[in-house]
Amino acid sequence: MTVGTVSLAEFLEQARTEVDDGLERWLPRPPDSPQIIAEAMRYSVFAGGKRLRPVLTLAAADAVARQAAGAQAAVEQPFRSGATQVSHALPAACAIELIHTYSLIHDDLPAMDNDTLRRGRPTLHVVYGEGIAILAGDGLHAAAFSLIAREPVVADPTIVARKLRVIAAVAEAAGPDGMVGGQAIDLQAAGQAPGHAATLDAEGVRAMHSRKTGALIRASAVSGAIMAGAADDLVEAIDRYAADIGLAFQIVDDILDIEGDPASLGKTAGKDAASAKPTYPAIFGLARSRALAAECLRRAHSALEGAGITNSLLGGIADWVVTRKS
Ligand code: GRG
Repeated sequence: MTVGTVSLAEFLEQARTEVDDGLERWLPRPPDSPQIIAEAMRYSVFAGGKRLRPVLTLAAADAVARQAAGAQAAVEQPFRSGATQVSHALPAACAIELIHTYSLIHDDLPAMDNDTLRRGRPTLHVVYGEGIAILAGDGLHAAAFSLIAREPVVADPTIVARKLRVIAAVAEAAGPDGMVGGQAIDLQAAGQAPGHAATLDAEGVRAMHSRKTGALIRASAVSGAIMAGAADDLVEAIDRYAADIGLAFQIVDDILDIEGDPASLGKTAGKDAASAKPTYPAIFGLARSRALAAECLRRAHSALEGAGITNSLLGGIADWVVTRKS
């Protein structure tokens, strides 16, 4: 697909470059932070993630900018100077990638999922030890909020108010109501919370994933929309779109854990089944899981259409999440 003069592939490439440059620029470094913690954070941040969440943030900002410009593809090249709505969303995009990376570092720890392979490389605690891995996660978490509060450096009260809204949305998504809460339920379901085991039915699995992975994916898109100045009804439509993307992402992740090639997955495959985790394929079977992901995709597209977002990169990103080809 092409939006204005930009194809989805070009957008993904440009967005990832912008995000990597932003992360490079804004990650804590010596002498402000000790060498070891700066190095450990970078090891995981630059380990080759897909950058799905920051890409969503930037694509949502771009969609809002295009709509505000009267759907005339006035923002032909989202990352050229002048597309301020998109550049204002970049710090939030990078901050969310820092939070995502922290969650993966902590998830891989022996006390949680106990994994030794992530993004095709040894996990952080394998290389630096558990203590430094915990601290690197903590450091990324704090650095993320410091980044949104600080950047973009503008005195305009409208932008400052948007930053505050984004901080609230991201904190809610990352915290006990969102990702941390979902991970806690996951630990209970996996029998890793002594005396507090829980058995999840289909609705319980959906609710766990909506917190654990869905909330941050929603916050990613919502943050881009807010930073680009979207009206509340547009933010809500983008939120509905992202909720379905998040669910589809999780269902596909569960399917890939069974069918995926370990080399391209970059993580240990077959772990869900080995640890008897409640997953979509375990509950619904593979065929129904694929159908459920397709339903999510349809709903995501119709949320966009309902909001009049007909020519945006968000539609292509939805398809990408389900097909996971790049
Ligand atoms: C430790 C508080 C805390 C939370 C951890 C997100 C999470 C909660 C755990 C990750 C477990 C997991 C593998 C979930 C499946 C979906 C998922 C988040 C996959 C990894 O995200 P990708 O595919 O990873 O976007 P990359 O490496 O591309 O960034």
